[in-house]
Amino acid sequence: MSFETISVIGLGYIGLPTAAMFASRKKKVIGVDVNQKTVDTINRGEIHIVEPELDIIVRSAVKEGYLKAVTIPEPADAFLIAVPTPFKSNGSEIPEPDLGYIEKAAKAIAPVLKKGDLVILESTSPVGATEQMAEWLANSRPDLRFPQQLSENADVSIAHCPERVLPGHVVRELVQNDRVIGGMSDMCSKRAVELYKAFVEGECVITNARTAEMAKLTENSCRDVQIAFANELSMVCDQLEIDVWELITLANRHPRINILQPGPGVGGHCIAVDPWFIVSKTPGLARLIETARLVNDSKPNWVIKKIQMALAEYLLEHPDKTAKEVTVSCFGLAFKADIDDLRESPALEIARTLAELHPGRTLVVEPNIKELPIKLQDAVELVSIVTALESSELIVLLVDHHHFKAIDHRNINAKVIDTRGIWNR
Ligand code: SAJ
Repeated sequence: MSFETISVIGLGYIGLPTAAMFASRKKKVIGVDVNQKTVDTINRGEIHIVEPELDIIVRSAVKEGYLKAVTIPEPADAFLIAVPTPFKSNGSEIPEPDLGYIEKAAKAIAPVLKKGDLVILESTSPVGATEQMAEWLANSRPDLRFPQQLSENADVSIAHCPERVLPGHVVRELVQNDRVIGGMSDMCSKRAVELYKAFVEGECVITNARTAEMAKLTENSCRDVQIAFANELSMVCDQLEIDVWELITLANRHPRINILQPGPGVGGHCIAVDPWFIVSKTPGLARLIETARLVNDSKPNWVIKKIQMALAEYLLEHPDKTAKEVTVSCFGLAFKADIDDLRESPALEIARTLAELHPGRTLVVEPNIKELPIKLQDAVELVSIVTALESSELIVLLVDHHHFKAIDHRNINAKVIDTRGIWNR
């Protein structure tokens, strides 16, 4: 059975591009989101996120009638769930995944499911989440048979196919990357491959749902551990008065060494979150993964201490000034270069803490947003690059946006803390 109508639940950083890719292959796509503003924006042919090329694809998909957005699910042949899987804020030492959005999405599509449908969980999930989702669906629809009840001849197929695209390169990676397809049965996997082949040019590699869940968590944990190594090196080198970026460039000349880049910490909704999904499932076993998380999470505080030291140094050099008369600028709020995503951003955390601690003005330059997030609105001022360069005594470079790389740092008169090593080199 072919997939004529595809529904994507959750029109965020992954759901919207995925919906747009299917629509660009002339599939009828129904995007579902609980946020009415998001739905209205998409139905106008516009987008609510910054992602290169996505605006053009969405505009033409909506104009040609292949993509529409709604708030309540409608019948379709395949449903892709791409909703967030955040932490539970229960104050426990090891953060635990919150499957609440997946549960809501499953319960929302259950009434419109029919025999022959395919349900895919794309959200990054702890091991066992796909089976849990299948249970929620089965409980809501006792009239249908699910793969956990009847492995090969179920009425509804279910698979976990984790998204693995890099923000900023989503459109290209959605098409070119290989896909891990973790069906709850062979039939489920085959159906899922059939669906993704509509636009995926990479290989669709079949496994089971649990391995697919773990594969995604493993990839992001591996990267987190590697970034933690770079971040730890940067703190060690700072104490030893060694330029960490020069050091890494030298070490990377070794044919089997490839050290990543230090920064102000690790942000985003993936790498800063997913390793905890492994740690919380196997407490005491994932020690390296847990330590890497702690190292990366400690980096924003280390940057704050560097800022405080630079401020103290400035005041020593300028005894006529008080801290209140010193303006500090943070360059960048996003969690990484050339995107507008502020989720779990260490830059955001640093700017907020700085504004609390520093009695003078705190300015923020973030070329990818038009207004400050609520928690910063009364604390800092959003200004242009030129204003920040002209009015700051201290500049803290937090994100390596292309706009900042283009600045000739030799013309900066302020003191600089460059957490990304783009002006130091
Ligand atoms: N970072 C560094 N130094 C580096 C690389 C990254 O400090 O050398 C920081 C970034 O500034 C950012 C964070 O790490 O704060 C994460 O950025 P990232 O570019 O490593 O990854 P994400 O979160 O944008 O996307 C990751 C990707 N996973 C891997 O590369 C293994 C992507 O393929 C996943 O699809 C995505 O997570 C996801 O959705 O899970």
